[in-house]
Amino acid sequence: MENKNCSGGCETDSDDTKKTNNYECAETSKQEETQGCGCSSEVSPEAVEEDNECGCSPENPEEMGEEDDGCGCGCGVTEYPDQSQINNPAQPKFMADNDFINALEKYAYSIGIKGVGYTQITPELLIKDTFVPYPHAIVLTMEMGQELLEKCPGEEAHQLNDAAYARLGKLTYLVSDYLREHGFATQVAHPYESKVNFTPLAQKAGLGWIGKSGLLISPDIGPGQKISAIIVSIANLPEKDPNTHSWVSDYCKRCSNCIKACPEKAMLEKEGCCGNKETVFEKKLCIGCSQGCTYCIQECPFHTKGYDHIKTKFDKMNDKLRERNKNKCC
Ligand code: B12
Ligand code: SF4
Ligand code: SF4
Repeated sequence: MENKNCSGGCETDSDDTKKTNNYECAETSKQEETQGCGCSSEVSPEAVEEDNECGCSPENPEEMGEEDDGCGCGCGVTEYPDQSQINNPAQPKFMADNDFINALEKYAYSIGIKGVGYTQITPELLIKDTFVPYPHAIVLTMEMGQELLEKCPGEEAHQLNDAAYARLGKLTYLVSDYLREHGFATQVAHPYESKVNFTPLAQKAGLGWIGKSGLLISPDIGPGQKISAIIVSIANLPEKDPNTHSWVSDYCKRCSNCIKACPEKAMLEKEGCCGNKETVFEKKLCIGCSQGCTYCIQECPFHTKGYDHIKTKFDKMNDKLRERNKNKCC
């Protein structure tokens, strides 16, 4: 697989830009033709198409739970070696009060965790036929890191990507030990593991929404994050409404930066039924793990501009459209 040729210096276009992309790779340049600088284009009211959801694009169930055929980074294992320093309590507690939850979150944030969410693990969220001792999950997220998100695919990016997995794994075990120390039983779902389907689990926990790229997009980290979970004995976890971020799907319908940015054409947009566009993901073509590719993240407006900026623009755009349509009718 060829590596992209990084040179550097491509800046995003507005003053209120949240981040600057200090890279310019061959594929990015291709986009410049259509999107000005090519770093990240935002959608305009003109680009808005009719939303025609018919819900008729089921995934191939045969492919669900398919064995990982080796993506080159070691992810996808069902069990990862246990790094716990503290044993599970013999008689675990099942209820946690608010003070404990606040202290737990404070501890998690202090060691480098970015997001903490809570949800229940339902059978469709289990990747393989694995046993989980409790249905309650604490979901943790951590930033992938700017250095990785500025790298072109290759050995260096691969190493940085692996290091991010290892780091979140370590942090997850620290949080798990904290829970055990306080009388709760835990089982870690390491970020490398294919035990629980982290992306939909994190969405269910209210930590963000799954974008067209297939990745979780969160308010404070965008799509550039790693996810892990702790299966825990706490039965009264403070779950949040997962729908707060569902508008992201509407935004994605009008943007395809991630698809255009993919150097391997692993993501393709095809005509689906009823005139809908359907995104197809060819896992085997993806070099995300084998070469630490992150182009689908680097080019996402939620990464380049930030969630709040996109939300404000999106709301304004919808207001404008509503106004236009109102005027058309009268
Ligand atoms: C295996 C795996 C891969 C493999 C898949 C190989 C294979 N032969 O199966 C490949 C190499 C494709 C891969 C690539 C990447 N991965 Co990956 N991957 C996983 C892993 C370990 C398991 C996913 C899985 O098998 N789910 C279960 C099966 C049943 O689900 P699935 O239907 O196959 O669906 C998954 C994907 O295929 C994808 N998907 C499914 N349908 C579609 C449709 C479209 C259009 C797209 C774009 C994606 C997509 O989304 C699902 C994610 O769970 C998870 C960790 C976990 N435990 O969840 C990380 C995980 C999903 N990967 C992650 C990341 C970050 C990446 C990469 C960016 C690489 C990188 N640099 O780290 C790319 C992104 C590719 C993309 N656009 O989705 C993160 C996602 C974080 C987030 N923000 O959401 C996870 C959660 C790892 C983690 N612990 O943080 N990954
Ligand atoms: S889908 Fe895979 S190959 Fe394509 S941009 Fe994303 S990580 Fe890279
Ligand atoms: S690049 Fe655009 S379409 Fe892809 S996930 Fe981000 S916002 Fe959605």
